Amino acid sequence: MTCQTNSDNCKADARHFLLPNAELSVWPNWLPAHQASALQARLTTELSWRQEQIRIYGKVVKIPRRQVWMGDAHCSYQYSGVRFAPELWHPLVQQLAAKLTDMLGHPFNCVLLNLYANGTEHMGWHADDEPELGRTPVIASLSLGASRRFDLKHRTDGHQLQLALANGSLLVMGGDCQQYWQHRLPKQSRVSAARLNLTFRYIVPPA
Ligand SMILES: O=C(O)CCC(=O)C(=O)O
Repeated sequence: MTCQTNSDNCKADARHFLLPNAELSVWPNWLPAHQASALQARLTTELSWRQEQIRIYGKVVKIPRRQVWMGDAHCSYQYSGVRFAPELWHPLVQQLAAKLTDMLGHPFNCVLLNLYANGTEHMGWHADDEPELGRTPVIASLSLGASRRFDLKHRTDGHQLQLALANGSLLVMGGDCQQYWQHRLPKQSRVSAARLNLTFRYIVPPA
């Protein structure tokens, strides 16, 4: 993904990865650290975080993080068998969605926010390949707070990639990434600080 504007965020250094079946870019300093930390503090206290339960092999378990699903009214979303209706936009999050839409020349109308209290909280291997996102979704993932490892693996050809997603970094996954690759946020028990992640997405509005 390349920048479509001349904004300060676009001028921040970007790394574009040459990978089979994926477009992947990282802006390590998309937000300055002080701005990212201030945003993390506000969203942590101002949103109604929920720890959802899912059923795995017939057992109901709490997912190891807190979440908020937010966006335009039509953006209901199914994740691990659970359907979420969107929360109303928080103005700061809506501003970020508009900024990303402008920067990437691609619309974003919903976002999954994940709050990991520390390194024991995590997310397992998956792809953001729900049908409502379309065949080639663009996922813009903003990280706030503790730096965490982020792993990607190709579904068939053995390629693997590890990234460090630090405070204020932006990762953009596009092209066929969600069809051919899976990603996860592994446990890192030594990380004691919290991390907040926002994955912006687009769901086509009903006709
Ligand atoms: O916290 C992260 O960076 C991963 C989030 C994620 O994979 C997702 O929301 O689908």
